[in-house]
Amino acid sequence: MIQITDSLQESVRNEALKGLCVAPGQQKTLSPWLFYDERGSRLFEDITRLDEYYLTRTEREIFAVNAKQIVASLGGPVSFVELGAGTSTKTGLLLCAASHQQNGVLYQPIDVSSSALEEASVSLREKVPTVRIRPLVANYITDGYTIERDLTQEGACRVMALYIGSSIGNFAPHEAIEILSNLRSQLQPGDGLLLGTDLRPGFGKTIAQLEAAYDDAEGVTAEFNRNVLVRLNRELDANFHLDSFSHVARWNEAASRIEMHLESLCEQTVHIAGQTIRFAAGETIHTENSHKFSADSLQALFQEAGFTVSRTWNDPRQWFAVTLARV
Ligand code: AVI
Repeated sequence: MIQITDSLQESVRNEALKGLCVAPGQQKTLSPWLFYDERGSRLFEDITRLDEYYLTRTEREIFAVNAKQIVASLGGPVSFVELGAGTSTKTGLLLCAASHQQNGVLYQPIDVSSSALEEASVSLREKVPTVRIRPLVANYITDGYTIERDLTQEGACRVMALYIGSSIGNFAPHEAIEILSNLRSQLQPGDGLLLGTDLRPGFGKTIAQLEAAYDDAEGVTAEFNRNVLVRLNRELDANFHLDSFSHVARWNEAASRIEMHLESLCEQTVHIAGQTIRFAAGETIHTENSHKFSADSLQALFQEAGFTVSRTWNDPRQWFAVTLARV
């Protein structure tokens, strides 16, 4: 049974008005969690299968090769909680490995999209029959959440918190520290955090490849980006004209991130939740940052959030990192 938290609708309204009702000349923004309504979650799943978007298959390959070792690395039975779980496709590899090493597995996926959680529950029960799933529909940034512990295992059962898929990259450094610190406050000695992060250009990964990963030839990412406007039109009775906004993805070296924007193609006015928003031609709504990390920046992030790096697994090209940090 899926638990629904607090008013998602109210959060969408607050977030949209906060980001769009700004002084002339100031950067308009929309928070990336707004992408993930039912259609947005589906489009993101489509992105993960694109040739250009190497992140998902690279992380999956790391899990496929190392799942047994990752799951065993806390030294005993584990339960899992996952922030921003989506449809949990990669997590199945870890749950499956754990189910072979212990008696049943508790898995608590947390996500804003109830449809993604439902899909995940159905497919995971098929793949890992002994899994006990406790889905929680929540925005793990704005809503509180409580980590469930598995009291059914013989001996101490550690929590392995999963924050994978490079989701941490979608937050500003200070927000990333806060998310990890909040998570850490619920973990106990012996528990761990498994963090999946995309790495900076280098080791054969070029800026052009990075930009293509966020601006694919088929236009799926463009559709995903514009979907935030579709959502605001539907949920807040806004009147964004979709053809009047184009998708932009660009590398920002100073901030070590890919930025996504929606660029207004003309001077225009949009009505949303009783407010009027004016756009100049060429003005953008900044919709997403996707930070890319180095070993040093990762180390600093963990340290500031109160974790100690225990072990890192990479793909052979060293484009992506899966890091286990201990409390
Ligand atoms: C969910 N997140 C890690 C994705 C990323 O790569 O930043 C979202 C995304 N945006 C465009 N393509 C994928």
